[in-house]
Amino acid sequence: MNPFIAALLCTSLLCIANLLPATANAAPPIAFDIVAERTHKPTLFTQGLLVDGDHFYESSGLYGKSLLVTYPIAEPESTWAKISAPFTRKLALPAEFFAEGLTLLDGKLYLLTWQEQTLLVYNKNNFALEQKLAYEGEGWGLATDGKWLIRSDGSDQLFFHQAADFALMHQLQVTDGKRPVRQLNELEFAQGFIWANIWYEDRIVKIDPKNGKVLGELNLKALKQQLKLTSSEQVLNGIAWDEQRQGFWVTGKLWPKMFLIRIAAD
Ligand SMILES: [Ca+2]
Repeated sequence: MNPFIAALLCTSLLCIANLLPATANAAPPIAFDIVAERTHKPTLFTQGLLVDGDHFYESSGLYGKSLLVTYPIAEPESTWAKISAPFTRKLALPAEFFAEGLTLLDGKLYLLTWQEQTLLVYNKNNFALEQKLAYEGEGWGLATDGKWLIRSDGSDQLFFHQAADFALMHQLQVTDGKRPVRQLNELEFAQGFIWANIWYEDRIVKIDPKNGKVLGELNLKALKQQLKLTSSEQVLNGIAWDEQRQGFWVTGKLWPKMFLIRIAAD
């Protein structure tokens, strides 16, 4: 490359780089406290996590290993009993399905699959398969605001489906300042907002469901660091609102622990 053009390009790039901080990470950090922790079975490749009453419901991914499980939030006292505590209910998925996001609406568990374009609908109480519904695109995270089933696909888009047939009704781009926020993964709807794990990052963003704007973010880097994880697959993923405890349970794929975090009062 002509050195003069190269110098010009560098100057332009520096200009762009100098402009970036003004729009990058526009969302302010959200202060929180860790108020409890508990064990998380480190065999679970967490894709979806939710709380219903006194139980967790969790989906675990990978082909040939995908599971839907439920287990009590309260743990036994002894360490051995905690680690070996059985699931209240466990369903192994057929090997062709890679389980992804999970949500609960009107007594039905809705489970996305990664690339199989199939939504699996289960009875919450006995895990009986009630419906299989088709959709287009990938399935990553799933949440509900009580009306819509809200899906992520790893892009910067959120897709709003109606529950009866999973028909796509509208979609929303998620932006932080002017920048699209991509790699949206596990989702939760709580306190009027959509909360999303960003894949391969240690943060959860708070999204305004009306316009897709990121209003703030939870930085969970310190929390992950204390686990001394050894595999790059052990990413933060799993966020569940616990109404009774007024906080979010968070965990990650193959993590040995779950944490209850509570957003600090203003
Ligand atoms: Ca969730």
